[in-house]
Amino acid sequence: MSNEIHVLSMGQMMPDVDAALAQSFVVHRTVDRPIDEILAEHGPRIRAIATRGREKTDAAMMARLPKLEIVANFGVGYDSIDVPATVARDIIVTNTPDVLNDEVADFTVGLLLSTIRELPQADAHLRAGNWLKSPYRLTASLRDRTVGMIGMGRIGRAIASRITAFDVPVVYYARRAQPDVPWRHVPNLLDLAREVDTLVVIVPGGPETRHLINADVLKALGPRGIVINVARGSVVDETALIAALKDGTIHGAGLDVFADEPRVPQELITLDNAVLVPHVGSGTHHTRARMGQLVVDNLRSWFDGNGPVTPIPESKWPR
Ligand code: 8YV
Repeated sequence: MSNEIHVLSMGQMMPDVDAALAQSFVVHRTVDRPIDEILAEHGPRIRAIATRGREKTDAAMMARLPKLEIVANFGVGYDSIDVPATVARDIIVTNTPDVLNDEVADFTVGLLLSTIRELPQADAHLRAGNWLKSPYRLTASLRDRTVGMIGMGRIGRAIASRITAFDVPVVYYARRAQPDVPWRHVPNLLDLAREVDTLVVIVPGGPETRHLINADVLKALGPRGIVINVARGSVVDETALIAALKDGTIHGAGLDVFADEPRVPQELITLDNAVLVPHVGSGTHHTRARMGQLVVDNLRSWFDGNGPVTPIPESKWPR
């Protein structure tokens, strides 16, 4: 393989990924140098992007890369990439599906139980010395709940299987019914919200799902309602969620994702009925290593002439 293939690396990649990319490519990292400078000097030579997925890969930026062939995203969600712009130019986009399904599903169950049983709040109670004064308050329970999955893709299925193993009924909302899953499809989101008391949000981000969970859905969910969001911050109307948590429209929320990461509204931070974690769903050594390897494998395979390993459906491969 030529060592003269120029790659733009966007965002803080893991050191192992950086090292592996540097073995095969000439890598220009936005953590070393402002992106504008890189594009001005190397834009015409850059043939690939490896992105952490936190900064936007938009049409204007890609227009400065006339030789761009492939964008390899670290993460399964690729809402930071302007996909129509890549399709228009036959640029392949790859993501990291499947290698994180079980990790994110395990994590989601943990976040669900932490939220319902208030584990961080109970931990804080003990550490503050308050146990000496009073036992921790009784909490809500998973025992009397019905979970409504918002989304039934690969990660959604892994989450639903785990919740089913807890003997908790699961139904789901998705645009289309999935014929091969054992859970009941509810085609209308408001109907689902009325039927259940717990929502687990695991749909792709982007314009189609923006603010899917809005004030009406939260109202329909009701005062026992718990919202768990492990998808994208954009899927939930954060302002409506804060209002609903404040005024008791719903009971609580567990959030791994936020509208404007890494900034989290102070109003949310001060709420005692929300469990907040900094987008760590897939964040283990085990799983991030697999995701990183898939980024490297996609780029190597492409430039070896063997096509992408995990192209997104929109990229239509083989052509
Ligand atoms: C990653 C994720 O933390 O895969 C995704 O879509 O949200 C997470 O697994 C994220 O992509 C890393 O930037």
